[in-house]
Amino acid sequence: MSHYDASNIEVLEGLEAVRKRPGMYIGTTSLEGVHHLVWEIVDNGIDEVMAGFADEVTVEIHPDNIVRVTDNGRGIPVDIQQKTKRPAVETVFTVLHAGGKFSGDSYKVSGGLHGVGAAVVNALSSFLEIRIHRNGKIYHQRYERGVVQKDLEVVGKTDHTGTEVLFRPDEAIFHEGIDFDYQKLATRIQELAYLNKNLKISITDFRPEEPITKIFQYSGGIKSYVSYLNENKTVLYDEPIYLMGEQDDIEVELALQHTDGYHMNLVSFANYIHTHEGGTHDSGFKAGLTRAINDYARRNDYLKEQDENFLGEDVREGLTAIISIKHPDPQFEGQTKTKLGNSEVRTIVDRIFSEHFERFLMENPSVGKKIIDKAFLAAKARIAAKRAREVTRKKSGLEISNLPGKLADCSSNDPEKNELFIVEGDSAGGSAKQGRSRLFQAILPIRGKILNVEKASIDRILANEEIRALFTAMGTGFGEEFDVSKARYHKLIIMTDADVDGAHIRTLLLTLLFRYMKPALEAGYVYAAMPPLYEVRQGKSSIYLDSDEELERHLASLPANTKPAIQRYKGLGEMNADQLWETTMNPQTRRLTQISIDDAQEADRVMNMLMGENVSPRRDFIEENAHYVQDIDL
Ligand code: TTJ
Repeated sequence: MSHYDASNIEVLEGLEAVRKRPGMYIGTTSLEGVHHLVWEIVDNGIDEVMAGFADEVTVEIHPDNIVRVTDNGRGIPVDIQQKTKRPAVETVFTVLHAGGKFSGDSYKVSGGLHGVGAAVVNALSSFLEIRIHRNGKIYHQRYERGVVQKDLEVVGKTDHTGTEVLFRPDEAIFHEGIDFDYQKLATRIQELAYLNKNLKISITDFRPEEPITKIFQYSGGIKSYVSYLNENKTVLYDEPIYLMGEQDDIEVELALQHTDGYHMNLVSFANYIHTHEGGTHDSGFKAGLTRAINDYARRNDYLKEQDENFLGEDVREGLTAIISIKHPDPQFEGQTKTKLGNSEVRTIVDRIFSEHFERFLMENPSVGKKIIDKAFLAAKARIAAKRAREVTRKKSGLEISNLPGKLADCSSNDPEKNELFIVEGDSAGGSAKQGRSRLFQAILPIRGKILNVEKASIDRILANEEIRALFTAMGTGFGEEFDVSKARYHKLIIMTDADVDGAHIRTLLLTLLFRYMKPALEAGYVYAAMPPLYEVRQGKSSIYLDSDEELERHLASLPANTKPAIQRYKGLGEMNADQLWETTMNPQTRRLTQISIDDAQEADRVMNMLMGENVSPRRDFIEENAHYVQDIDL
């Protein structure tokens, strides 16, 4: 390359800056950051769909964790730019912050959270290749660690247009490795499909012998999303209510449906970003809902003059709702930058929602009656529960002074450093207690199946010994008194076996956390430990492997005459204290996955399905997961 001019030097300096401080650009160099790279690329393809020039995006994971993303849009322009004298597409992939320039007027999918652009992904990839289908030609370029390997060249002819990006995250950057989590990618891709009714998006994992593919396309958009979340619940009326509106360039879309359950499930998005911490769109919706239902109940004489208004919690009981707003300049606030802060959004959502909803109730009085009946039930239960609480308030027994006997606490008093391991089974609990670092690691063994909180009343939940032990150990209190800032550990690590029972217990625990410890999930305090499946020992050194494939690969790589000792761990209980420390607990060598609120939400959905009255989705699920669900104990 003969282009050692000023702009070239700037490009190289830019790449160097990204590789030097990757965290500044993608937030983290953990596994989270590895997945982040995919979203950076996928978001660009979706932007082309949103702009109306494409309708399909594909995502593929290939062996060796190479990712391929395509769209069928116009193809990134390849013409030589005046200023740089380089093809436009090369600039997109090599100059920082070039990302926004080619997105036209559509909302960036990535909004305020990331959107740092393709050049950052390129800089953090061991290699990246593009193929642009445009002008009847296929253009190709390859980069390594962001550095151009060859000028853009035509490599063939084509009869369509589109963009293809192939890349592999650089192991030298990502300290937890680069193993993509198929489920994590699929969950977000499905979410994106629900949020974009024009989008067809697929994900294929080519790493297993039998590739796995899922294609998502929901012409019903967020209305289909509500139906999906309510799939295994009893709904109070058949169709989710759907509405949309726009004011001052802010688009609002809402879908909702009541169930006979006791929880509210409000999922909100701003510019396709899941706003876990809520914000002004949530509060506008809640205010509008409470007011609209009270007005309707008064006007139709459901509430008499002497009756008190319904409270917000009454009209939200059993409600599943999704809000998706699009804002030209979203402000993200809060601890995890997932709280929408734009104050004008509150009144806009409130107004758009209540206008549509009031008209809907007028036109559908039978649905109105069902919603009011549910609110009456909720209000009655609320008043009864309050009375009951006043009686028991004196002693809930969850004070830290009553730390559970089974807890092996740590000696440090620094919640930020402290870790609580929830361990399944007494023998694993014993090894964990011996193997741990007593300074900052606490162990709470739990026995057998934990209570399924979906089907249990609050007093049964509070009477459950395992659950009490967990909340007492955490020190956060429970229910209305829950206070995440009191958490005694900032890592809550679920450590279960890698088998069916382990998965079941983890699901039950996640359901519990999703319902009753949500702020801890939101704060990023919840993790799953990842014990290995195999140990291969040769002399004094051991290597730990996670799958049959890895074992095969490793054994194949050994010299022919070696005879390593292979141990397959059936459960945590089989490891001695040293092994457990080395493989699963030692911060230097272990791997943890952070559990996101989406993971927990999915666990909750699965739980509802497995426990629900509806047999056919349960059968489907068990068949789909038959490779690991051999015998599930419902
Ligand atoms: C920009 O305006 C002129 C026509 O092409 C527009 C464009 O850049 N479209 C575009 C970008 N389509 N697809 C992309 C894209 C797709 C992926 C998968 C990744 C990246 C970085 C960009």
